[in-house]
Amino acid sequence: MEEMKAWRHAFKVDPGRPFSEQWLAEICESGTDVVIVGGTEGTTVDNVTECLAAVRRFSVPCVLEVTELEALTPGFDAYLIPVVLNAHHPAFISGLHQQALKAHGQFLKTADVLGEGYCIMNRHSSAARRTDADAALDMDDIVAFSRFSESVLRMPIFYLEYSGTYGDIEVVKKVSQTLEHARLFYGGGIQTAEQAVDMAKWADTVVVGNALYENKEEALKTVNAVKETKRKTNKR
Ligand code: 1GP
Repeated sequence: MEEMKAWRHAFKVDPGRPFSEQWLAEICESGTDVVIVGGTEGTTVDNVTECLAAVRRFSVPCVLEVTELEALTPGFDAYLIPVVLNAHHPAFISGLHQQALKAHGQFLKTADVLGEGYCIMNRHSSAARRTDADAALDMDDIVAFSRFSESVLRMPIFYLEYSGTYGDIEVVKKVSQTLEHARLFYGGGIQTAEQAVDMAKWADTVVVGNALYENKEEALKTVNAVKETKRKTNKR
């Protein structure tokens, strides 16, 4: 999945939330590099399949972030597998992944699979509650997680997940300067093009989710804003 290295901007569509065809068309035709289908609550095989079929009417790549074993559906361009590094609930570190391989090993063998070292930063998010994440992390904790993800687990992606809240630019900058090979994904609280640009200076890929539902016009503006922003680190 070499294409992943060229993703600067991603929209994350929650299969658990209703959508209209017109809304989805604007997202798919926005120029974003990829549509990620993924959500924490209410993800089912039916709504994942519905999302996939709807996005497939457009040429934009579509990947599934696997958060529910039952919703693992063939047909996506790639599968993002989050390993929640700061989860206290062990199933989100390795349990569900082992069960996924047990149940769908043959299919995943031939699919494009990308591991995400996931660090959940917003303790009030549903992802934090579900995984029982320890989000009380200082800068050194976060940097150590990024190094563990990249150097020990060899994850191709390190994901700073601020879901629902805008993150700390100093953290994003420091992690960006720490990672040597892994791509840095930033997601959380982006509502405006300006916020997206600030994160795009340090993150390789900027993910916009909630704004699509709350302020779609502003969300759409983040696409060009991110793609026109040069990263300040270029070693990856
Ligand atoms: C969520 O990182 C994404 O998984 C995006 O976050 O929904 O807050 O934009 P928001």
